[in-house]
Amino acid sequence: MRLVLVGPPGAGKGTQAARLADTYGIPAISTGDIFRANVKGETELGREAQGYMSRGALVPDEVTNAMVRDRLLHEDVAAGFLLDGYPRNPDQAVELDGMLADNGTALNAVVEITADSDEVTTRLLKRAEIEGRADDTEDVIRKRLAVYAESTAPVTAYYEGQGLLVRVDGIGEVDEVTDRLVDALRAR
Ligand code: B4P
Repeated sequence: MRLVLVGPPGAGKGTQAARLADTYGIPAISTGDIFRANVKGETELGREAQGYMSRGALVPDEVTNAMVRDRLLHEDVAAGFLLDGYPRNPDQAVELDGMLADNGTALNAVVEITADSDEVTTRLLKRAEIEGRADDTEDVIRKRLAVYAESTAPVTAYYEGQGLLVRVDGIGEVDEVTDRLVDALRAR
């Protein structure tokens, strides 16, 4: 099972990625989590990514693509993987196709979790109270939503053209959304 999860910030990608990874016994690979771990560890990659993340911009493609290319060479992805938050623009999607072709594989499905701007803003502001993430402030959330609409939304059209896209409603209880995702993937 080789999957990609896309959706606006706050749609529930990270939340659902952990559950799907469990269900299918594959690793969930979140570019956001890898960047945050590097920021916390004060690595060179972390220092490079930090400024972009804290203002809600995408980290430059050459940095992100190299990081994912390296991650997809690890042994644990042999039986499959779930990419959460990558690709985030059409150039990254083309790059991913190339990486997979080099490894002699391809994606099985791309799942888009949908949720409207009001709902995701409410969720992220709530998370800010709990986790205090630097990019969960109202201004930065607005910027992240704008980046999503401009750069990431076209990624879904790219995969729709390849016949890989599955759309799932992300509004509702977390368990309910997980059930919808598993049903939608089973139906494919
Ligand atoms: P991410 O870490 O991917 O952050 P995100 O889009 O906000 O999603 P996240 O997974 O954290 O939140 P979720 O929707 O699960 O990216 C952060 C930054 O990293 C980017 O802005 C960018 O700078 C950089 N980056 C990452 N990938 C990149 C790439 N490919 N290229 C360039 N830059 C990249 O959950 C949000 C909240 O909603 C949680 O609190 C959760 O508890 C809650 N929630 C989830 N499901 C819910 C439900 N059904 N009901 C109610 N609440 C729910």
